[in-house]
Parts: sequence; C-alpha cells; structure tokens
Amino acid sequence: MANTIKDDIIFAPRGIGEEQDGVVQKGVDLPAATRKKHKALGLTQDDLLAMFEQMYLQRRFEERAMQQYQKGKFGGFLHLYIGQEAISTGTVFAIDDKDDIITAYRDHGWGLCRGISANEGMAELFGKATGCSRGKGGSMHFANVKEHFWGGYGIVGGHIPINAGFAFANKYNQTGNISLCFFGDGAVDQGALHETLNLAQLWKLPAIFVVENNGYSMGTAAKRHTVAEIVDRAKGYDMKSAVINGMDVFSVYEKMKEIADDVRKTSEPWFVEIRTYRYRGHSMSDPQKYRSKEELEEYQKNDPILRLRDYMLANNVAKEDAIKAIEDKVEQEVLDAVKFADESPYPEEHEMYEDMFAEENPYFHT
Ligand SMILES: Cc1ncc(C[n+]2csc(CCOP(=O)(O)OP(=O)(O)O)c2C)c(N)n1
Ligand SMILES: [Mg+2]
Repeated sequence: MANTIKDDIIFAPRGIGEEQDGVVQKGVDLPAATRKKHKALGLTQDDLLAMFEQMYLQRRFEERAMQQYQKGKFGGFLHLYIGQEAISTGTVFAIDDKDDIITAYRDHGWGLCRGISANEGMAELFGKATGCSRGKGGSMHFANVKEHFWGGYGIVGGHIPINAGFAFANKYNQTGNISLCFFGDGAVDQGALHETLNLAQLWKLPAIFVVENNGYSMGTAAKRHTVAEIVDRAKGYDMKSAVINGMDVFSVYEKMKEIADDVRKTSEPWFVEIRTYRYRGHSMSDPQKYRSKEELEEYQKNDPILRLRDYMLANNVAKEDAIKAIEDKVEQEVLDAVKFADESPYPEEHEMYEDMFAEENPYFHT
C-alpha cells in the first residue's frame, strides 16, 4: 500500500524557549546577577581596577584585531570574544594561577587573561615568529603552557576529554590543582562531552566543565539546536551544577570561586552553564541574518565592561580620570602590539615541522 503523506509531520526544531511566529525571540535568558558589593565578595579597589583593565584589554585587542583583519594584514579564521569578557576575567580572578584552563577556538580573551601579552597575541594573529605559538597556531590556537593555559581548540567539543586528562593527572600527582574546560552551547550535544562527564563523575575528577552559552552555535540559536535546559545535562550524571549570569563579572567571580573551592575540597566535578552573548558574528564572514539588531542592543545594555565602569564610579572605587588613564594605557598597549606584529618576522622555513610532535616524549614516537 502506498504511503500517504500526512500534514502533521513536523521537523522544525522544538528546542527550549518560546517561539513567536516562528522567530526565536532571544538567544539566552540571563539569570539574576549577584546583589553583593565588591567588599562582600572579598574584592579590593585594586582588584576591581585590574579586572577592568583586563576586560578592557580583551575588548580593545579584538577591536584592533578586527581592523587589521579587514585591512588584510592576516587571514584565516577570527572568532571574537567581544561581549563574553566577564567570563574569562571573573574566572581567572576566582581560581589559582596553577589551575589548568583549556578552551575552544574563541580563545584570545583567555590567552590575555593567562599571561599572553598583547604583543605576543597580535603577532600570533599575524602569523609571526614572535607570537605566543610562534606564529603557527593563529587565532584558534593561542596557548601559554607555562601559565597553565592549554590553548584553543578548533574541533567543537574535541578538547573536553583532554580536561578530564588534566584532572586525572592533578588527582594522581596530588598537585592540589583543578582543571577547567570552556566550550560553547554548540558542544553540549557532542558525544565527547557525555563520555567525559560520565568518567569525570565515576572517578571523582577535580574538574569544572563550563558551557559559555552565548545563545548561538554559528547561525543557529541554542533554542533551535538543543532540547531541555543545558544545565540539566548534569542531572544525567548526578553531577553538581550551576547557572551564572555571564554579563556580570561579580557574579562569575562569586560563583566560580565557590565552585572551585568545592572542587578542591571534595575532588568532585561540576557542570556549569554561564549565560552570555557574543556581539560580533560567529567569525569574520558572518552576515548575522539570524538575529535582529534590537536583540543585540538589548544585551549590549548589559555590557560587562560598562557595568563595572559604572559600578566603580557609583561606589567611589575610582574617579573618571583614573578610569580614563587605564583606558588610554590599554589603547597604547594595543596600538604598540599592532606595530610589533607588523614589524615582526615570519617563521623561518625550517621551523615548519617543529613543534608538531612532543619530541622529548617517547610515547609519541612508538
Ligand atoms: C566537530 C565539529 N563540527 C563542526 C564544526 C564547525 N563549527 C565550528 S564552530 C561551530 C559552532 C560552535 O558553536 P558554539 O559551541 O556555541 O561556540 P561559539 O562559537 O558560540 O563560541 C561549528 C559547528 C567544528 N569545528 N567541529
Ligand atoms: Mg555558542
């Protein structure tokens, strides 16, 4: 008997959230920010100024990088972190310097937070030998292993199991350090995540797995690519979990500190969803037809850098001229970095195959 096609077969994605007239209204819903003031969080005036400088550096570094890309100074992929700076900054201030961090390809902010200078970062983008990965990693592969930043990874979800490896090593060697892995909402339905969460919980690994939910996986809204609340993935593994407002650096700092302390004390893993928003396209070649200008503007009203700036002024942490001095200093640092990158040499031809294998480690050669 011939099949008859029924009218009610629907393949339109039915993910989380409400859709009106087939249009997803918002990328992510932000949870409430902490109401605590900086002193109650244990943060000093100097901490706040340093946090501001770090976030402002990440922002201006990328804005200049975008300009240089458009001028044709370098090519390839360029994924900007603009809008998400409170996550890297709040986290790095909340954890210890020796804790391991690994992230995906949206990695410039993480690198700057973990000791890569503006010079080394910009030179890396330009593919120059003075870059943090000697000009051979480019935008997606910033790394600073000496400061426990294990880099940016291009395969969605591919770096998540590596974080379990760090945590295993930290536990086995009793270093007292924990490891943190950051990835996008697009990675939460990759098999690698689920295999890793299971093992991490089974072996009680001192690891934190963090989704930077910026509402989109390339041009697909989270509400159209994933079912149920992302944070609830933790329930299937009986894992501790939290949702954090990623547009507020105090909220990230407060919660990530609590979580890091718990992991260090109990050696039990956490799964954390930090909600945020990326202001720019997925990468440089993204016409952004999947979202409205109004949506972007709504999140920009919550801008993490302006929020901290306003807080400092309103709470007499710093006066306008002190903040302006930081902004001017950062501006110069980034301009100098562009000049440094431009004037630096490309790697030599003989360097092409260097750093491909762990040459001192026999396991890679057998
Ligand atoms: C395994 C794999 N599949 C597909 C891609 C192509 N790809 C690159 S980025 C991306 C979107 C990921 O989005 P998300 O995880 O939300 O991170 P975001 O870009 O928002 O930071 C995709 C599908 C890839 N790099 N790796
Ligand atoms: Mg995303």
